[in-house]
Amino acid sequence: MSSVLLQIEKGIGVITLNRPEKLNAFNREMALDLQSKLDECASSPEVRCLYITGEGKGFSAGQDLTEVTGPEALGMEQILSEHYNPIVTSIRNIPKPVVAAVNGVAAGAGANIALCCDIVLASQSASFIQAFSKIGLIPDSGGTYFLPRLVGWQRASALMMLGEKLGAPEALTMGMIYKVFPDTEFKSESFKIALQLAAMPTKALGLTKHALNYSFSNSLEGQLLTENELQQKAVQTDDYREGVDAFLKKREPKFKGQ
Ligand code: T3D
Repeated sequence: MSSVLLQIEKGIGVITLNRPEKLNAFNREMALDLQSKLDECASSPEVRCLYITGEGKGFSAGQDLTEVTGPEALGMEQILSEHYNPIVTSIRNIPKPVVAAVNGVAAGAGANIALCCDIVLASQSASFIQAFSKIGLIPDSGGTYFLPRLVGWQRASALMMLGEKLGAPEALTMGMIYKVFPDTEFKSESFKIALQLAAMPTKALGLTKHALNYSFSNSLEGQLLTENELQQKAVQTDDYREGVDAFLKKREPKFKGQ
């Protein structure tokens, strides 16, 4: 059985991290597998939204710590430059919405991969841990970039230094994630959001994501120019024409992602 599963259904690329006996901790195989599944979703015209979740009771416990010791151990440089950095870069660059459906504990790189997604949803019993400080590491996988932007400097700093487990409801209150659903309804409710995204104007969502990628590093002038440039692309899509036509005719739009 593959360590990452991909199923394409109803316009959604459902990616399932699949090492449940290890709380979906990342070994090299799983990290490379996730990259190839992300690439497949990026290039498939059938996929208009990605939905990443974990098999079993966890989302991901981060780096598989059994792989970092012993004579065969992978070096940190290799782990970051070949595993996590390409995953985070890919999630940010795929011009389609990526939903993290955090079904259980998300720790270390597992937490930060979730937090780099466009919309983070969690089940009531899910939790987030910046586990790095507990083993003498600094947060990686984009954690020092995304977390302060999501929750502010002070909270990010405390979460990273103390390495405390944060329950999904508290993560929601902090603005770290978008929504929390009861455990029993989590799969269906989180999937509904993915379905909604998959039926939307995909190109415009991809361009929105592109604009957001620059929003914290650009000046106002720079960002206005970026918006102008990207809006010129949005306006040329079939979905834009469909959206306006549907509005004027008072009917529901049928977006095709083109
Ligand atoms: O060199 C590098 O490390 C570079 C990479 C950096 C990126 C990182 O992600 S660093 C951070 C790595 N992750 C962690 O430090 C988290 C370690 N795990 C935990 O702290 C806890 O397992 C959790 C808080 C995530 C969950 O706790 P709990 O009580 O729900 O579950 P558990 O019993 O601890 O774990 C269940 C099993 O999964 C257990 O195996 P067993 O005893 O049943 O055979 C446990 O050993 C295994 N497991 C959990 N996390 C990992 C893991 N095995 C390998 N690596 C893990 N990260």
